[in-house]
Amino acid sequence: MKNKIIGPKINIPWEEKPANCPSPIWRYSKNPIINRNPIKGVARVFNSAVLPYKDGFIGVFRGDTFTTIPFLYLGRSKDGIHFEFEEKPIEIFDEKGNLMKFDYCYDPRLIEIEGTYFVSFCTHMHGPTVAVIKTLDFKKFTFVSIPLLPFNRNGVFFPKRINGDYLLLSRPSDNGHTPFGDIFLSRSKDMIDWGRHSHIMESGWEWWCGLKVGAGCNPIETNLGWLCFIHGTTNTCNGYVYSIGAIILDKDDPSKVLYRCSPYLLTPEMDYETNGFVPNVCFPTCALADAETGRIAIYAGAADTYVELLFTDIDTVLDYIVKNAR
Ligand code: BMA
Repeated sequence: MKNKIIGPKINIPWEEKPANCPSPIWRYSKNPIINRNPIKGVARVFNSAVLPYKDGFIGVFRGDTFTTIPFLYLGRSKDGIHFEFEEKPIEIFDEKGNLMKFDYCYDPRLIEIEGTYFVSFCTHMHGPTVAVIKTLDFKKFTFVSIPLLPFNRNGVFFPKRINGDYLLLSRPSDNGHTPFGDIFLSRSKDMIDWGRHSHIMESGWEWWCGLKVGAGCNPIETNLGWLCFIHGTTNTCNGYVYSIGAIILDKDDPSKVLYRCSPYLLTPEMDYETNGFVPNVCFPTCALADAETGRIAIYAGAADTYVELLFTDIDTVLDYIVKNAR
């Protein structure tokens, strides 16, 4: 391994790269890992996030119910591949212990920072925006804040504070199927008051991300900087197509983009990516990186219908990004 993941050794799912795979990311041979109707009353689970927890894995999942309204569900797994779900959506309490009501909750990201697990997701406050909840034990979830004004989506936390700040990437939007999207960075000392926003990159440096770019997975700290898997969207006569791309941000000042990978890393090609509730969507939302082996497992939503598992390793992906940077 010539490159380095800066982080702990963790247990992650893994499969070797198949021969003749043309891309720097490869698909798990038994994808999708979560199929239709996985929970009673939930038609589709996708765009979700997983972490190693105790002797297995835990995840917060987007479940689109039979009303089509999405809520968050908890899932547990021994291997990070086969999940068992709780049937009731996650309940969220305010600081006084009152149960809160959310119109909808979707696209959760999950991170552990200094022993607390934070979940960011999109919910309704006069339109879609990002909300944050926290838990210590995955039994009780407490509301933390609504960091950003509507309309906004895809709030993605860095896994540690930098210069004392919690950092959140986001993609300001409209209140519909937004035909634009850039990535911004916001800062907070306490997870409650957010500000000092920076615009870090715009869409359109290539056609595959001509319409929008948005943060995808939790950034991974590497010897070159913060490796971020993002989504990029292009418009076609048949609707939007979501591919997976990558950027590397400066280690100490992540508002600086050091490398933007010119080609996408993965685009919808398999049936479970090209057919479903929303065809042609690969939407990365979580990356698990093992510092010891350099292996990376990526969880992505596929066609707004399934969860797929993807793999890469630190040398393959960093070499590809640097070689193809623009
Ligand atoms: C985005 C988000 C995602 C969704 C994607 C494709 O804007 O709303 O939840 O997966 O569109 O439909």
